[in-house]
Amino acid sequence: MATPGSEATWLWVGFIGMLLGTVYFAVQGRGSTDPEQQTYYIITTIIPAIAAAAYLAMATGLGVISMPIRGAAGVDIYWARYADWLLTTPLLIIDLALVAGVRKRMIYKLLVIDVIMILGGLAGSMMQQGAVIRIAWWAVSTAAFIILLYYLLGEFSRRARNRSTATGVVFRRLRNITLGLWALYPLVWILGTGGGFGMITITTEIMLYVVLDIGTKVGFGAVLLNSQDILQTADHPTSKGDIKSQ
Ligand code: RET
Repeated sequence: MATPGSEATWLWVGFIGMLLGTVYFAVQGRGSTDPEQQTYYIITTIIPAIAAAAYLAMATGLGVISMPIRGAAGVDIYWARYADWLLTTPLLIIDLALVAGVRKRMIYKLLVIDVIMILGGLAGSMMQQGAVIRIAWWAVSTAAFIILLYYLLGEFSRRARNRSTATGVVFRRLRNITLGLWALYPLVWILGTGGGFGMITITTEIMLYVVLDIGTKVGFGAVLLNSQDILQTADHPTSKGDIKSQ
């Protein structure tokens, strides 16, 4: 356990942002009676709730350890963020899979790839031997990430389009948020304490992760939950009018 320095302010911003996101989604989901819709609400509400717990742990020093890395006496490793990502990125993928209507086997495949991506980042951040080994882990993690994008752009998008035009549009919006924001994580990692170069300060690194985490969890969730009407109409065209023919 180590004590967070000036970056603590941003960790508290992260905590409050996630808490507000959780409350917002929970309140929004209260009126829902449709079981399919409830699944989206439950998954999407749990995501910022997990992150709020992780940010609280990081802000209070529980989720951070100080490790000697390459001569530097104590580099703070915020391991709790990997615990957060390990749980929340699979849930985000499940949200995308539900919209696209992909097969279970495909979901399992993506979840394995996703876990490799996050654990690769955790392993790299913990390595004490120096830059080469850290970058090697970064490369493993980034390779997993690229495979993940390949499936999101290919199979997932195709399935969503085949479901209905409206589903295709909603999926594309969610996918683009995911592609655009997720791609910034490996950059922040390699520039910050992860890569070991320290090209950005720890405060900047944490601030960037907070902004990205809020975008990928609360921003993504808001778009998804506000698209429920479109998705429901598209999936049950006979009951609410056929969106496909519009
Ligand atoms: C790491 C390590 C370096 C290489 C890559 C990474 C990717 C991380 C990603 C994280 C996404 C997190 C989200 C969190 C909030 O919901 C682990 C930084 C590729 C893509 C979406």
